[in-house]
Amino acid sequence: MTGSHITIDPKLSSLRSLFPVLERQVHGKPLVYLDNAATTQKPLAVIESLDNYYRHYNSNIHRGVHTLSEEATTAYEEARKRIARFINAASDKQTIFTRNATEAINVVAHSWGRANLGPGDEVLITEMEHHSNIVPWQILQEQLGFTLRYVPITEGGTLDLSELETLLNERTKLFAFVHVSNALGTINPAAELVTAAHEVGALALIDASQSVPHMPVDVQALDADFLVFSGHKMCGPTGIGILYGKRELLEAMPPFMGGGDMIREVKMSGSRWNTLPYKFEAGTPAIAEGIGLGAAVDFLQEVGLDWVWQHEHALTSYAYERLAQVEGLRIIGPGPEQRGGLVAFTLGDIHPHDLSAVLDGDGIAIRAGHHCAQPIHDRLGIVASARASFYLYNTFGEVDKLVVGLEKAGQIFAF
Ligand code: C6P
Repeated sequence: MTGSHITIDPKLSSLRSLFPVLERQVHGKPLVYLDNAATTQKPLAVIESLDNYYRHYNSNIHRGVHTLSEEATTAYEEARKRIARFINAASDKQTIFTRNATEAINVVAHSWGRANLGPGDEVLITEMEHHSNIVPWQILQEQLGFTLRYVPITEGGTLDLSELETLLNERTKLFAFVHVSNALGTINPAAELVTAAHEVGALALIDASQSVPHMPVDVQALDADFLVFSGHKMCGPTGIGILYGKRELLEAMPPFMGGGDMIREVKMSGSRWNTLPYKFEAGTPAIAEGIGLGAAVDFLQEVGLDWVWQHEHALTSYAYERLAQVEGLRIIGPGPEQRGGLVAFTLGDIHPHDLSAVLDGDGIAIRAGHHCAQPIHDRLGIVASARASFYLYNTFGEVDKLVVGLEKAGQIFAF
């Protein structure tokens, strides 16, 4: 099967026309953007929502009693409500705006973690975490003296759950795991892992950075205690992300950062905190970006997350099959049935940076390196990998171009 045998879905071609950057050329070739796990492109609806805010009602929020401030406050809070509905949060008070997924995990670590973890306690993560779900716990571990444990992975790049019953025990206070791995593509059985955590009385934090943009995610169905994601990986602007938390947990947690907006009252003798979600949103927030993330969510809902998921699954299966035929190419991670919309690989002994540079010459953007997931690369005995990651606007023809580019790289470096 090659791209030329596949009819282009009319929905796909009209969707592509909504992303201005997809019209550009790189080194004289049409851009083939396959670095969507790093960040996605933005549709006109999002670009225009930012432009509209700055042109027509730029103002600080929750402060002014003038028209512009009221308009900005309404737009920001309406966006929050739509984002809460998008993940099926019971209330918009439970969706806290952060800068990104990384900051959201750090809020949990430094607020909930400091209040609840100490010597004798355990935090369980996995070998396939992004650094943002490893390093905050390592920093805290040094200060608080709890034990950090890792669920290992199998040779096939899935979680090895055979020891889970031992790893999760009465000392475990939190199980924090990635829903879809950015390095392996593996989709983890999130609901099952949350249930296992709850059975030993631990909380569960889901890093949904690579799932919320690509598939329907329902925080209540998952029974997640905390769930985090970034706006820029789902057609939204950079500088905005979400921390979802169960209400009783968020209510009980102390603030992470102090400053304006997160307080109810400040006296020289002390302060009282604002209600949720503002208790965790100190200082002037990323207003345009919050509104822009609301526009991104509207856009994704219009496209339909089920369609996005099916389209990416078809693309990934096709890419898996075609890439496997490239001489010397080794795909990392599980087969297409257990994988989200990305494929990471090595090609002979060509350094992934060299591969990426050759592909860039043909206008093809992939990511090369350790993808902020060094432990997984150590575990697999490689220093780096190349990664093609897909989104709703990618085509089968683009996968074909990737394969041609890789074959060309193979010839250039003649390993
Ligand atoms: N992964 C990638 O190219 P931030 O940087 O906070 O928006 O997202 C962090 C993050 C957390 N978890 C997972 C699973 C992720 O994939 C990422 C970001 C990008 O794979 C940039 S390193």
